[in-house]
Amino acid sequence: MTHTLVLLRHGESEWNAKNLFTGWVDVALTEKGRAEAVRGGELIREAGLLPDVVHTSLQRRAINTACLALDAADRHWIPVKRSWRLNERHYGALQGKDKKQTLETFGEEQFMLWRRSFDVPPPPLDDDDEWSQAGDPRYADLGDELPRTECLKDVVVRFLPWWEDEIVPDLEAGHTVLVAAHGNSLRALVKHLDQISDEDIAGLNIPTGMPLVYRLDESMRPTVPGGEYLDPEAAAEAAAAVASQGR
Ligand code: DG2
Repeated sequence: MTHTLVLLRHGESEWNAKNLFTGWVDVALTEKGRAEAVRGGELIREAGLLPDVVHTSLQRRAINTACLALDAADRHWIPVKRSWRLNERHYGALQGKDKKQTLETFGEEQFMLWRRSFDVPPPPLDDDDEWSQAGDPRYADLGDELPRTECLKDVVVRFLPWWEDEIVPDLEAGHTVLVAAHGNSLRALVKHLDQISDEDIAGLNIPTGMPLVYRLDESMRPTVPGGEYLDPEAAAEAAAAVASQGR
């Protein structure tokens, strides 16, 4: 028996559209992003996938994408589990910065180290910065664990307990699980699922609003490496656009 896991990066956000590093800043979806979320839900419905439970971050672009997609799939009523562990990677002092300007100021190598290396975080964000999450009540329980910056390695470390303790038990119970999250929190999960090396994960980009389906065996290993996008051509084109952001 295989388990079914559907991954969905939120639709285009206002800061994706403006080409700004977003991270933990809680920006809204654009009109296009809302349409992407609805289309994602339609694809899920047309594929006959019926999510039984949805896991999302604490950020409105993922929360609202999950609502719109599930509404389109007629599964708006299923239980929802939210955690900061599914949040986007905290982008540190890059939050609020323009990707193109950052590339021009710091050069290709540094830009790519910050954006796609496994273990080089951007400089930390000051607590008094306008884009800081220090003092945000939704993260009050984190105390000293509240990140001021993160690399992908940090995201893997904080995501995996949620995977093991919350998502895997739902899958083992026979539920089809939808995870509505973010470019880098989903890259962290895909790295784990497909056992992608620290070097090769730099080349993986996840497009907005495109459902990616994993069938997992009893050991929670993918039966098809890399999973399957429900609209593979559109996903490949959109992933290439993510890869070239800033250029
Ligand atoms: C984007 C990812 O996160 O950006 O934080 O800017 O998925 O929440 O829109 P998302 C951000 P890149 O790592 O692709 O530059």
